[in-house]
Amino acid sequence: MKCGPGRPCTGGRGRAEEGAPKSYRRCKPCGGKAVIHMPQHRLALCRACYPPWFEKQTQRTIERFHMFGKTDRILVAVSGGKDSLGLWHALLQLGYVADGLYIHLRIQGSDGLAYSQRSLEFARAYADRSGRELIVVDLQETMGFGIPEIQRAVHRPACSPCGTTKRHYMNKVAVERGYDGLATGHNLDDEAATLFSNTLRWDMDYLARQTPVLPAAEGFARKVKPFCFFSEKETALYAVLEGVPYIREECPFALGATSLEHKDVINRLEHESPGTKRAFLANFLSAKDRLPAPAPPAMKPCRECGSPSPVEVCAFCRLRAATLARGSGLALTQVGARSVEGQGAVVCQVKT
Ligand code: Q46
Ligand code: ZN
Repeated sequence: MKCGPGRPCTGGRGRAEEGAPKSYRRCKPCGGKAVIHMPQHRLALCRACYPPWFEKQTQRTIERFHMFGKTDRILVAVSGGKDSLGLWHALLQLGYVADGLYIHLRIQGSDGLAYSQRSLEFARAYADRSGRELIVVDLQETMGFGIPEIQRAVHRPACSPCGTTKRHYMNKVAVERGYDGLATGHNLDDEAATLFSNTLRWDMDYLARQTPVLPAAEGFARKVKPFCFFSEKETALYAVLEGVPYIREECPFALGATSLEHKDVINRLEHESPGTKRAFLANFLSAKDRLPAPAPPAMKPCRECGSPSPVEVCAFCRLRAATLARGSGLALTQVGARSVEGQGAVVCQVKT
């Protein structure tokens, strides 16, 4: 629509679409009523056109970063949330061979009821629907305690020991069961917040390891993040439109996490200038490609569990020992916050 008498100037077609009420937007491919408008892509899509577009973008990311192929067996770390269950679903829709892994953290919800148990039920429901295997690692059964006990023992925000514990079991299961890749549901908001946090601290070690693909190494599974360019809103809409039920409540330990503050800052920038978030991550990744890859730290098998570790006893085993010591009244061991596979020290980075 051109501006003219009685028609306010909108400054061009694009601006008119952005400013118009949602009901005025039309799906670009078919002209139907759009359910999402993505100004960073200059694209609006209806409920029928969105899922195929989303899956095509997922496939593009998989190919662009050479994540895995159709004959590979992929293990998807699932938490019961929109990102991980949406990822599992998208991979199956695309024809990949993918099973799920749920780590039962034994976290209680803010209502005092079993948050982790409720999350597990969503993961189980999807496994039943898809007919794929769901591997469950229950911390209570394997270690004798869950994340709340570990957190009380080490006196640190829960996300730090939780991250170490999840990384340990995700890697262990993927390696022991011979999967070709371990996929996590990290989305653009997670990745941008991590990058922001690592950049604020100029943490070169973590920056060097922030990538959509971490190649396999001795004792380490290949790790991939096929959703790293989708926003939270985009992954949630995909799950909803595809009829994949997911847990809506947040982990109670996520409240007040620094990552949420960082996400808020980045979302304000995104609101002012659509595309900022994606450009922040994409430009970082291409700049990193031009730098020489850092030498990986020297690893040896952990004395306790045999997992690769840069020190004699790995971070996970130190956590476990500290929790056991607390339970038996012994002095606590100092537990390091960093892990060689971590991507940030402060926030919920080990999304499942
Ligand atoms: S589960 Fe664990 Fe997250 Fe909960 S305690 Fe933190 S790291 S917020 S993805
Ligand atoms: Zn160990």
